[in-house]
Amino acid sequence: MEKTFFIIKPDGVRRGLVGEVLKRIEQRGLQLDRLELRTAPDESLIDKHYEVLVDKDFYPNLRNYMTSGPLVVGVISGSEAISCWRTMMGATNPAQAQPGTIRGDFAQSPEKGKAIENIVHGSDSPESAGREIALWFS
Ligand code: RTP
Repeated sequence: MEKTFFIIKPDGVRRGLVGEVLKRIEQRGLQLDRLELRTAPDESLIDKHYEVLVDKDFYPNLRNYMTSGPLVVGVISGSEAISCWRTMMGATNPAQAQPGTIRGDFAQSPEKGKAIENIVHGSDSPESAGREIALWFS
């Protein structure tokens, strides 16, 4: 069994997609190990979460987006849970996300200069999953 960390980002909560996302996780047979609704996170937590992106041009927009409202954080486990969940999320840019994925079914690409709001996050490796679970559930 592999564990991964996920976020339903502020746009997902704001748009009433929490139930839809959790339904897909359960339907797929992944196990929900932890689940919490959190108030809008501090900038410092988002800086640590996205530490590899803080120097990117788009980072200020990303930080504003991720601190813009409540979010849901959780841990899921299952066989190849990391790649399974990332496949369910779809491509980072919603315009390239396949229909049937969460981003492909519910997100739109932003106007130029705006943050890519794409509803969900998932760890991209076992190392990231371990780091992110420790960061958000310490
Ligand atoms: P995530 O970390 O949220 O699961 O998304 P990801 O792996 O698909 O994408 P990543 O490259 O790690 O980027 C993290 C989040 O930053 C925003 N982003 N904006 N060019 C841009 O404006 C841009 N690129 C990335 C997205 O919200 C992305 O999910």
